[in-house]
Amino acid sequence: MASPLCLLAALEQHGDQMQSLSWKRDGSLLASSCKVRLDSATSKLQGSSLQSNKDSRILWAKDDLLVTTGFDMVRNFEDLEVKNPDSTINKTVIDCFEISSSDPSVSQVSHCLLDNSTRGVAMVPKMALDVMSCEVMRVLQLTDSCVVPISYQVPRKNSGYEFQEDLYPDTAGTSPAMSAEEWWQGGNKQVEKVSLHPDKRPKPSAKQLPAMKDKASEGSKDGHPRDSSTSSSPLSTPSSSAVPSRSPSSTSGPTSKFRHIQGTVKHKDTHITNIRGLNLTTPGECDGFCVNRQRVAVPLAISGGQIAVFERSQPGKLLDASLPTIQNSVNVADFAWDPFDSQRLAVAGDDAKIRVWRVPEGGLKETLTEPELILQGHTEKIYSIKFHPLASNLLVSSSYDLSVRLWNLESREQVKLLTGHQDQVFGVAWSPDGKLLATVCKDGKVRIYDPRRSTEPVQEGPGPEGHRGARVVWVCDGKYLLVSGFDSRSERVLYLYSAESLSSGVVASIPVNVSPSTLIPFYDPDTSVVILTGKGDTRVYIYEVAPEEPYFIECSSFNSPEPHKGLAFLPKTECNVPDVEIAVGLMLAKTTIEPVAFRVPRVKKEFFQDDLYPDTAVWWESALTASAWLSGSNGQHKKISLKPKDMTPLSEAPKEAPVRKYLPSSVYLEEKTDEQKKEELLSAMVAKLGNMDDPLPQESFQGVDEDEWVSVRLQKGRMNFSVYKALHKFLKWKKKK
Ligand SMILES: *C1O[C@H](CO)[C@@H](O)[C@H](O)[C@H]1NC(C)=O
Ligand SMILES: *[C@@H]1O[C@H](CO)[C@@H](O)[C@H](O)[C@H]1NC(C)=O
Ligand SMILES: *[C@@H]1O[C@H](CO)[C@@H](O)[C@H](O)[C@H]1NC(C)=O
Ligand SMILES: *[C@@H]1O[C@H](CO)[C@@H](O)[C@H](O)[C@H]1NC(C)=O
Repeated sequence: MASPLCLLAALEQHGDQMQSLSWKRDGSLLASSCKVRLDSATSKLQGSSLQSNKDSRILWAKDDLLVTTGFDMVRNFEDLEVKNPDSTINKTVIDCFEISSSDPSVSQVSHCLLDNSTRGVAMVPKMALDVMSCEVMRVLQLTDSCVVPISYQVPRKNSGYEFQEDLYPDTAGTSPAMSAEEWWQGGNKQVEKVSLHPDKRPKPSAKQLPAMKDKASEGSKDGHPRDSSTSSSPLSTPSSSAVPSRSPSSTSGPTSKFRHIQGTVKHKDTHITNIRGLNLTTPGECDGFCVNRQRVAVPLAISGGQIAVFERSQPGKLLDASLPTIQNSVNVADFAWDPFDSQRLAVAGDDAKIRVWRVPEGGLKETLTEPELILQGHTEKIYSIKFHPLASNLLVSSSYDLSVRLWNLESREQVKLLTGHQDQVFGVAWSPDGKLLATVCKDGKVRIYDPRRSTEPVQEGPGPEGHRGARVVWVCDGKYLLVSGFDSRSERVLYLYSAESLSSGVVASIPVNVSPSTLIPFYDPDTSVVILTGKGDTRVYIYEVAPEEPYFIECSSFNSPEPHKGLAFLPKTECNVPDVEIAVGLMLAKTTIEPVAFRVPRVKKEFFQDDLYPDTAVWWESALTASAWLSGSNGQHKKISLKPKDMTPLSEAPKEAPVRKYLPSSVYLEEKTDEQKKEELLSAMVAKLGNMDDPLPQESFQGVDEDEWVSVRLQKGRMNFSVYKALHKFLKWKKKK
């Protein structure tokens, strides 16, 4: 029988608009935050007012602490002052803090940049967490168009095997402790706590399970452990995914030499600026721009499919005057530099023709209107074109007519016509030995062709389910195909397929994030590092790809200051080896082209890091001709060492030299280098340590272990003197050792 609603109490009027309410966990108190001051209703405790009358939130934390967020300042009852943990909605940052109650303090443990504006956030109940993957928290971010799960996992070596008791104290269950009436009568019962141990808790009913989990368990080989090493703090980089990780088969967590890889935009002097009229809406199959050692080609948004060509040797601000262009006469669908001829640009047009252009030595002086040659055969628009990696004058193209064709540029004719695609061809890639051609298609299939043997695929297997687009690249010496695509929920996912048995399906996969553009992969065979980003993204993802479990090892990512329109890579010889650059790309922004170097932090940089630089393939010289290849020959690139003459390999470094060590991570504060942060921290510490007789020498920081470094960083915001003193002692001790 329904009883009429009755008001139990009206709490004392707030002086101004109330902005948030929070129950204390034991149910005894209610805290509110108000436009002008902070109240606790029952005890009428009144905290100091927030510094501004903008929006605020209040929350009970631990047992007797209140955390508030607002603008300018955050305080709790202990009058703890902490910098504002920017809780502004509509920003693309999610910060995670740990609150300690013994010495009430708030320390930042992660800082996560998100792609889109936040409209709201909510916490997933503890019971729904994937405890075996050490997931300690999952936040759902509401954006304008979707809900993005953000999972926080604590990296543990034996993650996936053992329930980590220390991370999961018993937590409040879901059965009410008493009725409203009982509570009003003064009842003080507590909700019964439950264990989160998978064996000890009642199995949640199907509808309580997060939908995505079901999905993951049915996807049989969904192995994508989070790399514990990417984290520099107790909590790992939040991954924009709630799909639980599967554990690696080895008990020790995988680590990558590249986990702290740093992307850095090179000096302004190397930029090309004031580029105007770029066509930023190139088709999904096109990388947006293409580069070689000498020059860069970018499509312009001028009618007639015009392409601008910029010389890398002439960086700086472009003149406002109009520049000479390549007039392709029809819209550009895709384009590619001939890898063996830096003056030759192949352009696939909307009119089903491929035009091959020759840029004069030294660059375009006047507008080109006559191509060197035109290839005709496709009956519909072309999706993409790719030069053969070993044979000169050999080009492959895929088209809306569902055919894939091979062209001999020497004889100017079509030499093969490959069939078997049922829908749009998203991407094509030559195997590193140049024998095979892989394709990924909207019909949900991944295929491998041996074009000299058969016009039909020699292998076929299931590919990504999502229909938004995909790219394919051969990795691990041709052992696997890495496909970057979308799953059925439109999440960006990397898939690995065995090139020997496509039909057996996905070997491993790793979800990346939710974003509309296809991740375009660049793979460096020397390091097995794959660098991915999408057109219009700011974040550049980096993984090491291993030929066995865990297959994908996530490394730190790079964020460009503004969304970029493309990232294309240069030959390995463009890497500054003493700076330990393993890849150099050019990033296309709205009006600029800026080189970005990817560096591996190393301490003993005076040595040649031979473990990172195996001899590299001279892929910019052809190994055979198209006709030789077509008649059955195969070739191989010659290899060269990247070691500068005056450097000694690290492996031959004198024994007494300190062992190389990785510099601490800079995963979260992307904008500053580790050196800068160390510098800042050091000066802050020295200032704080003030008149102590022995200020910390800079060298003491060389070789500080990552964990120690982290503990320093966690305290940074708080300037906790006793911690610094302890650290100081430690460093002195370490120095003596
Ligand atoms: C917040 O989002 C709105 C709507 O998308 C946008 O107009 C505004 O510029 C954004 N504000 C900030 C500070 O990003
Ligand atoms: C992010 O924002 C872009 C541009 O506003 C939009 O197209 C895209 O769908 C959004 N993605 C998500 C995940 O909300
Ligand atoms: C940019 O290129 C695309 C693809 O070729 C074409 O459809 C579009 O019309 C071009 N945009 C402009 C403004 O020329
Ligand atoms: C500094 O932190 C340590 C460890 O958390 C704590 O024991 C100590 O009381 C703190 N000191 C101050 C001055 O906050």
